[in-house]
Amino acid sequence: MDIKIFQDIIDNSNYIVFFGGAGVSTESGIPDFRSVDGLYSLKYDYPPEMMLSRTFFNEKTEDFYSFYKDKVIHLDAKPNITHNILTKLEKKGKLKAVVTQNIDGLHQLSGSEKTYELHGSIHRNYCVKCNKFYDVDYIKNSVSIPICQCSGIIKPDVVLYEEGLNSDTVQNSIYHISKADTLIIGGTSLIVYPASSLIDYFNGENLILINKEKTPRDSMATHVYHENLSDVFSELIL
Ligand code: CNA
Repeated sequence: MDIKIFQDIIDNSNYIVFFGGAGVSTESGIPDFRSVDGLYSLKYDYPPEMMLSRTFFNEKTEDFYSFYKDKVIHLDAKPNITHNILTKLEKKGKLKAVVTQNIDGLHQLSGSEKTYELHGSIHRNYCVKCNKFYDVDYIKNSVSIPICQCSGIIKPDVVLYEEGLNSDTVQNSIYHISKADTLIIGGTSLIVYPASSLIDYFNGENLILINKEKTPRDSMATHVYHENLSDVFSELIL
């Protein structure tokens, strides 16, 4: 692995944006979707895409929550070196935004302040009837379906299949990606639409792609590392 290319690009960049996915958090112990040990390899009665859809939430709420609490919420997970190096780059003023498809809140837990969560967060939950806020502990500790004081069902502020992305989050992400001189893409298969299409707004000089497996967008990168994110980020000298 030739880390010098990455190091030089980081040293000479002033507007870095990181665009990431579930692979950023696998080294914190949270399975992704598409790796061999990812959620898509589990044997459930329904495929995960279906269980994480709005229709499933509406029609089989109890099954939705049983899967969601067991497999999606990981409250013991801690930020790993990738989250922490990105936070360090932000504090140095080089990194201007993290655009993430993750819903685990680990970038914020690591101290990153400019994180745009395209798919929402497990940490925010709202009653569908009165909109009252509930934290993730309330969801995790609820027996079966979490219910509000007003008797409404509580829904995670997570973008389920069939739901649209928050337009402010998309606009902010596009703003930063289109201004970036360097875009680092990491830990994402880049096949979940429309989130992955946001990288097309990048107009800068250097696109570094770090992913264990090949992605359909490898050819657009200035440099590709088919490595673990931690192996690449741990080599950086900041
Ligand atoms: P994905 O489709 O599962 O792809 C993950 C990619 O990361 C794969 O190509 C892996 O090869 C790669 N990868 C895994 N671990 C590493 C590593 N340590 N270093 C480098 N590469 C690695 O996930 P995407 O994010 O592309 O798909 C978007 C979905 C996944 C979004 O809707 C997320 O909400 C959803 N998701 C999020 C989480 C989370 O919040 N941590 C976990 C699981 C799924």
